[in-house]
This record gives sequence, structure tokens and C-alpha cells, in this order.
Amino acid sequence: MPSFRPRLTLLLAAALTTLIGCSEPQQEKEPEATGSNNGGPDYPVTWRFALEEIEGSVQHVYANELKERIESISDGNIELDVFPYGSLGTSAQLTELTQDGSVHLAFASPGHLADTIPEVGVFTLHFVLSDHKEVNRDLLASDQLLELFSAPYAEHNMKLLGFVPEGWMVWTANKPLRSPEDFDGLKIRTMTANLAAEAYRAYGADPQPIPYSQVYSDLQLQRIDGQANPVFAIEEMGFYEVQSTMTFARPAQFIASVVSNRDWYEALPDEQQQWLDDALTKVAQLIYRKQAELNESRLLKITEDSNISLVRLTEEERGRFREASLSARETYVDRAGNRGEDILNTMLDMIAKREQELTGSNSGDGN
Ligand code: 6CS
Repeated sequence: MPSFRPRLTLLLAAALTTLIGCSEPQQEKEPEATGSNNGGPDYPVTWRFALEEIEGSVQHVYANELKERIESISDGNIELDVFPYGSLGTSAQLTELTQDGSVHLAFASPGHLADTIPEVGVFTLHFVLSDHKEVNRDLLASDQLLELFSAPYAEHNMKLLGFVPEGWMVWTANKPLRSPEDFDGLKIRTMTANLAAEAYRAYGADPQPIPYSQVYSDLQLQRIDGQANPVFAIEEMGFYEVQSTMTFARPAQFIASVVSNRDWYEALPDEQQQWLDDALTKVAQLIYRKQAELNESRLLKITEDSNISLVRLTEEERGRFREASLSARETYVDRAGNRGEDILNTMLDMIAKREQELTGSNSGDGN
């Protein structure tokens, strides 16, 4: 559906002009919409939740599930207004809107957020996560992981509420990408944070940081050669229409974080905080399965709608990428400092231990 792309860009521009002004500096806003007054909460109250993805996406499924649960748990006292991508702004702008209290809840993907919080750049590194889906699922759901990141988010006036896995990153281009040499000079689109480019610089590519809404047209006009995203996104954003090949290398999962404005969260009356925490816990339990189903059904749709080639790398081919990817870890540690290094090492330890517990080895099932 190519006609949607220019519309998204125009909508973004219009919404941003209205919401945050063209060039004026951001004003810190008082967090509101807790519904509190001197006599207690004045219900119903509305919370605004901004997404980095369009309707039908993993983030949209997540938001709808959260909406259903929060409205039910609170007996209708909380109403959740969901803003899919295209209605408010780019990922970086959504983070600003969360920090200044214009939206209460938002998704913030590490590939965009790492310019603000370098520590989250760990999720843009390749071959850190396990090949075992259970290991990754447990890691991302663990309180220990949330704890590691809670201070870096808090320092930027955000409360980290959870990590959401959205599926393996798949490379698209007009050729198969079987070895690091295939990336030599390749203009691959990356998310906008500097650190997001490093993983591809390690393969010799020429990374091009570009906002999500611009990727389709840049591929179509051949201003870039390729991009990386989970299957569901490649389908719904139409990238498969303008690329010849999808390469499955399982270098990293697309991980998003769910955040709120920190002052707003801390000022919530106890019962509202409890409702939110309960609803988040419930959604976290089902989103892993939902994203896996969505990625599977969208791959079917892509293959039905197009003649795109699917290339799955062998373990030997993946091994060459793994080796080439390691230099990006040094750049990550340079930028994210001691705390970043500690996060990377703790994650690697947690993964190795869980792999041992599950299988007695470090080999994966590829899911
Ligand atoms: O590639 C991106 O920029 C986007 N990809 C996904 C799957 N979600 C949001 C993010 O901004």
C-alpha cells in the first residue's frame, strides 16, 4: 500500500507543528491527568500512550491489550488513549513528549533512544542474545534486567516499565547478505541513534540513520540499499515491495522499552499505580506469544503477495558475522562507560547461566 507512506510523513509534520511547535524549545510541563484533587481522584481520567508503530503492529497489539486490561482492572476509572505512529511524531520526538509530560506512556526503542541513554545501545549489538527463545524471554522479563536499566532511564525523567521483544531483525536488500563482505559499502538504513550504526559499521557497511517513516521512500528511490526490521514491520511498512531479498541471520531481536514520565508515575495515587502495574504484568505474559504469531502470519502474507527471496544463513555463515560483530562491543563500552560495560557483562552472564540450566549447553533452537 505505497499511498500510505507520504500520508504518514505529512501527518507527522502536521501533528508535530500542533503539539510541540516547529522550533521552540520544549517547556517542562507539570505532570497531569492523575485525576487527583484535594478530595481524592476525580474519575474517569485519561492516560495518553504513544506508539512508534502503526495500527496492526506489535506495539499496537500491546497497547490494545493494555487498554483492555487497565480499563477493566480500574472498572472504567482509567481510559487509555492510544496514539499509533503517524499521529504524534518520530521515535525521538515521542521520547521528548514523554519527558515533558505531554504523553504519559510511550514506547522507546533502543535504536533511537541510545543517543539519550547510551546504556540501552546494548540492544543494538549483534549476537548478544541467545538462540533459545526461552532464554531471551526470561531475560527480558526479569526484574534483574529492569533493575540494571532503571537508573539510566530515571536520570532522563523516564520510568522504565518493561522490555518488549518484537522478533528477530531480518535484513532486506536487493541481494543476499551471506557474509560481512556483502555489507562492504552497503548503504543500510539504521535507527537514528549513533550506536545503532556501529553494528553495521563493524561489517564494513555505510550505515544511514533515518526515521522509520522515511525508510520506504528511500528504498524506493534507491537512496539506500537495505534495512533491518522484524518480519511484521517489513510487511506492514511495505519494505518487501521495494526489496528483492530477505536474509535471516538472527543477529539481534528488536527490543522496545515501555516507559512513562517519571514524575507522573511517582505522583500517581497508589491505586492507579497498582492498576497500571497489574495491567503491565498481565500484558507482559502474553505479548511474547502474540509477537511470534504476528511475525509468522506476516511472513506468510509477504510470500503470498510477492516473489521476494528468503535466504536463511547457516550456522557457519552466522559464525562469521558473530566474529565480525565483536568490535562494536568496544565502541558500545566507550560510549556507555562503566555502567554500560557492567550491563553488557551481566546480560552475557545471565544468558550463559540460563542456557546452561535449560540445556546443559550453549547451543540454540533458532527460534
Ligand atoms: O525501524 C524502526 O525505526 C522501527 N521499527 C520497529 C519495528 N518499531 C519502531 C521503530 O521505530
